Amino acid sequence: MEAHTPAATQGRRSSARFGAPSALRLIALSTCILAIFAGSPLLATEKTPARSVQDSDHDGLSDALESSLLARFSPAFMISSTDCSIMPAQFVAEMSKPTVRADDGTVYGQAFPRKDHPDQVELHYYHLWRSDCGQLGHALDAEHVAALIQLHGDANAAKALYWYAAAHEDTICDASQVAQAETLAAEDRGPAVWISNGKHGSFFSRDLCATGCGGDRCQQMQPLIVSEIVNVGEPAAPMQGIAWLLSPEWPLQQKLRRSDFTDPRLARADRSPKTDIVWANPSKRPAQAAILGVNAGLGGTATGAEAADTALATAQTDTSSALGSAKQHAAKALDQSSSNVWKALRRSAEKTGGLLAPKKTQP
Ligand SMILES: [Ca+2]
Repeated sequence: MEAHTPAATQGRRSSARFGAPSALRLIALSTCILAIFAGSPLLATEKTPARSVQDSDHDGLSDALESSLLARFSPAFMISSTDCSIMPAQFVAEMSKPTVRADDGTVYGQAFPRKDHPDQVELHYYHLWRSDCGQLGHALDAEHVAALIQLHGDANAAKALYWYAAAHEDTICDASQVAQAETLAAEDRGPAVWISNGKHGSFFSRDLCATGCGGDRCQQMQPLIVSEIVNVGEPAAPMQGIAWLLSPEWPLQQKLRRSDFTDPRLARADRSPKTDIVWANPSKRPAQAAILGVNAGLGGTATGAEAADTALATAQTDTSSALGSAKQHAAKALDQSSSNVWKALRRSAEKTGGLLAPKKTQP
């Protein structure tokens, strides 16, 4: 009997070794049978949208995809260390009137499908400030940068096609720019963006900042450390419980509702050499030139009509030799005349009933 004990023990061990998998197989088989005979409740569960495909703002893009794209293409913002509004602010979500919680480097993001282009997504990065404390300043300041993204299946394969930097939108001083992503070396990541001191216009180069509208300065610049990118959702479906999204206190609503990548604008960017950053609204430039009294300077390249459509010819770095002495001269001329520029613009605004000031969205 004792001779059998090891074998018996071995048998028990074997039984213990193989018992668990056998039990699992049995459970799996039972589960399958139950699923078949119970009207496939497991399949019904699989059809229910999972947490990973949640679409809180109902625009057809999952929260996860929006979040991934916003993180991947976040621009490298440069801000002035002497900005009197310090840095982009975080606003109290529950307050319908925009109320600063902290000047802490929060960036607010938005992602939505491009109309009639289901494989493309537009990203907006809003840098929202306590105040515009430059010339003709005012409380609250809503500025942004945008990207047009081509999806290639998922966020990791996505590529930026174009970038847009807003500067004094909807004013006679509009100096917004558009560029092919390749021009900015920003197909797989966000570009460098210079934010002017106090006015908070966004520019794709430091030199462009100086040609904004006479009041823009990009001096004593330092990288913005972004504390968080907060997805605001869509105007009809704000996320994070944000109550100030449609506030009439600032012109944010119109920036949320419109595309920055119109077909004519993209066509102009496509026609330009790949080294060029172009004005988004070149029709505004002659009016600015008239006010500034420096026809040559506004083109950025100081070559007259040829430059009317081009903000700046650039290369991969901001210190490229493409930035000729002519442009530096133009920027210097604007710099010297800037104080008078804003006085002239103030008079213009008074005469024309707010030609300069951004129009507030009506509630
Ligand atoms: Ca969205």
